[in-house]
Amino acid sequence: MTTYTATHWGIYEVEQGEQGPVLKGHAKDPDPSPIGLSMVDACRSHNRVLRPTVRRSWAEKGPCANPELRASEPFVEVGWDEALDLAAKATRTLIDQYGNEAVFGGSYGWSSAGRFHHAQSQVHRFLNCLGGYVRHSESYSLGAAKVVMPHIVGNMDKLFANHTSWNVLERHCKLFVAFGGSPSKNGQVNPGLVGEHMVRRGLENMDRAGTRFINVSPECTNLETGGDVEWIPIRPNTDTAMLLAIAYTLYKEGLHDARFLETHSVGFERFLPYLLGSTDGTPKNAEWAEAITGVPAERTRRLARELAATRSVVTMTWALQRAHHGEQPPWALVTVAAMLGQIGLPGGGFGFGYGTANAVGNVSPGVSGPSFPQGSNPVRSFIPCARIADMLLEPGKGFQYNGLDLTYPDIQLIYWAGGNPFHHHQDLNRLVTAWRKPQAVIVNEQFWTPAAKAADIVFPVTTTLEREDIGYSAHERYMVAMRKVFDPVGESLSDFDVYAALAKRLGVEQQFTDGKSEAQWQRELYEGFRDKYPRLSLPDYEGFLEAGMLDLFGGTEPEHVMFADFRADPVAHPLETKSGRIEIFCETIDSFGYEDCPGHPTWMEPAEWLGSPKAASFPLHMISDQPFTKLHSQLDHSAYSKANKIQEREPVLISAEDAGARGISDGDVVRLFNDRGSCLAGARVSSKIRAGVVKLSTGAWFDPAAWDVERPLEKHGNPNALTMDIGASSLSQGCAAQTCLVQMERYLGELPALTAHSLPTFAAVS
Ligand SMILES: Nc1nc2c(c(=O)[nH]1)N[C@H]1C(S)=C(S)[C@@H](COP(=O)(O)OP(=O)(O)OC[C@H]3O[C@@H](n4cnc5c(=O)[nH]c(N)nc54)[C@H](O)[C@@H]3O)O[C@H]1N2
Ligand SMILES: Nc1nc2c(c(=O)[nH]1)N[C@H]1C(S)=C(S)[C@@H](COP(=O)(O)OP(=O)(O)OC[C@H]3O[C@@H](n4cnc5c(=O)[nH]c(N)nc54)[C@H](O)[C@@H]3O)O[C@H]1N2
Ligand SMILES: [Mo]
Repeated sequence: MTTYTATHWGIYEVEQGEQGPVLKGHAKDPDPSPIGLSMVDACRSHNRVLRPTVRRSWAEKGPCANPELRASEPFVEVGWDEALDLAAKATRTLIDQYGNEAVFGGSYGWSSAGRFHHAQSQVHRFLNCLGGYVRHSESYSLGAAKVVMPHIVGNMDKLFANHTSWNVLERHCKLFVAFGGSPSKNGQVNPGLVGEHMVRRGLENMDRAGTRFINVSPECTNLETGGDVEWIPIRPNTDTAMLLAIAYTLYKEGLHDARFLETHSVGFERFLPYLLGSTDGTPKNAEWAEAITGVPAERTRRLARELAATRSVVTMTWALQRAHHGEQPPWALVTVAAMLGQIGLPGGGFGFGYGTANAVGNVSPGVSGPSFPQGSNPVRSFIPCARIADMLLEPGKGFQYNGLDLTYPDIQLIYWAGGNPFHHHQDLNRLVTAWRKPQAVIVNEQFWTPAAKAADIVFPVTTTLEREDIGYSAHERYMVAMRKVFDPVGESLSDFDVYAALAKRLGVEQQFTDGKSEAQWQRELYEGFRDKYPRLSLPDYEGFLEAGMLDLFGGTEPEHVMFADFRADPVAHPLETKSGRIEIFCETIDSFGYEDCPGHPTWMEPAEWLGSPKAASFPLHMISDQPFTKLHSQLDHSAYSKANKIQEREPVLISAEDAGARGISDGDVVRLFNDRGSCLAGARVSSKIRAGVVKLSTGAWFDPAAWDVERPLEKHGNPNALTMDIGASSLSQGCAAQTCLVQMERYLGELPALTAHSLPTFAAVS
């Protein structure tokens, strides 16, 4: 009998070898991800949190002592009872004194695969049993798009699940124009699990079938088809200008589908005056765009003609909306696709996220999987997730969001489980200051991550490999019985056990556990799912455990065309927008009156870009994309991730031209800096990146030279030491990580020792 485990980067078969357990990609996966292969070692590495740990001031003086010393004093390892008592006391005291509006439980992050042990569901249920918490909306992934897309084309989660499948693209798409590529390195993952890795295979099959590929991107490592790809190097954050120029050309040359616009969209006539320049005196033609994008006008014009001449898909990665004015690129994309009139045709229309995750282009079984019930949250306050530092620093301040006037709550207790804010947030030096404002920070972690090092109490929790669970993703065909691979490391417990113990101390144990053990919960979750979908003819729980992996499509090969129904009959199958159609001009957004997000796609200069005055001091635009050797910061300490580093630092991609001008050679340690911070990285000189752009992927654990000085040197290559902490706009307040200028120099000082993966300092209580 084969046993399995499921991770965000794939399903793995588990073999018990002579040297211990070994993971390998499961038999039906054509392109398993190497990320998981070093997981067994990584999960047993030296930097696990082994015992409950408390910051020294708490151990010596009691809960809530000296928040200003957070992350800059030693820890004390204590027994479970002592740590749980301290955490329960802090929680009770702070809720009694300040109410549940003072508890931040948003706890953003990817945590691990598995429906029962899903870390956020667990912490949310626990906090709901205590009267609720301040939550967050959207994600770092899709801050701008999750807010703008429902207004203009429909719910982003549904869009995500409904993309035209790779097998249809292969047969019908003649031209695939990708803004930001379609990176198979990102297709390695999916929230929940990956069944069969499709992105590389999908692109290669299209290439073999004769699809032509064009990549509009500041770098070209992100579209690997096995064949020819034309690369149009564009300045970062300027794609909206290029798309507007494509729209302009289509209109001026009569290449747009006026009929489709009339039947399937609203507001084109209100967008047109802006496009043609009658409202602002600037026609958005290809010459205008060239001065912004750096793409020759002639190439942009020809691209418009090429798109109109054949069955084409114009697609975009999500990175483009993780930027200042991030609402505009996807809005401009949908507008161009509506003008081309191919939406709903097989192999035509738009894509938003091919390559972003395995889900996009993979047919979804259309069932909602088992989930651990979170209960209900009576607290109304929330923040768009990337506004965490603003909230902590400016309680009581008003801000705008999607037509609402909101106020930041005054947070006194943070409980974080399953995310790494000192990975995911922008301008981490600012977050360090913000993090010292609340009175208590409790973290459940597996490893000594920077977020654990910046906590008051760290509860050690198990990894996927140490527990049983149900593996499922809304976008995948397989459901997996995840089996325990080895015993819990150190004194770690599951998140569930930690909350059950805390709940007992706080008088809500029965509400939290519902009187059930982990095993009982898992059986119930599975049985509930099986009973909800009799059409799937699923086995009983024992049968599921025995099978190990279930195929929800029963071996058939599904295919899908996005918006085919809407195209065929927009009245019978309207979109979920207010008008039921594509909103090129959106009355709702217009009615909010936001200067930084008007009623139709608009080019607005980002706060930092290669055309801004700031580029005189900081002449390089830094892209911080997703790492190919890990998932965000997860497994940064694995052998596979470390093998990709240069002198232990994260690699930064730089053009030969920019490296040469700075005396930088491949393999040198470099310092990147701007007025927000500085970090070290290892130079990788490449012909695959446009001059003026550098790429430092995320994921290197934040490793400041000191936590208690202002804006210290970050030693490891975490781009968020440099990024800007602003919202995309008043509409979404989304993460704007890709808007960032830097300078770079060869690092000539003595190389500081890396401490990212080291243990914190431990002390005995005096
Ligand atoms: N500059 C820049 N910054 C970015 C981005 C970017 O493009 N550029 N991208 C953003 C995006 S899209 C995202 S999604 C975020 C990702 O940010 P996160 O999702 O916060 O990053 P992860 O590294 O996945 O953090 C997950 C953490 O949960 C812990 N964990 C895993 N399983 C469990 C569990 O079962 N229980 C508990 N208690 N803990 C667990 C892991 O050890 C890890 O520390 O980063 C964002 N940040
Ligand atoms: N291996 C791996 N895969 C992952 C993740 C991971 O951490 N590791 N994270 C997952 C998560 S949470 C998410 S949200 C997705 C994110 O998926 P995306 O947001 O699509 O991913 P990125 O890698 O940030 O960026 C994709 C490409 O956009 C390009 N790009 C950046 N800025 C611009 C621009 O201004 N214009 C143009 N034209 N191109 C630009 C970059 O060169 C990059 O190759 O990835 C998922 N997949
Ligand atoms: Mo993400």
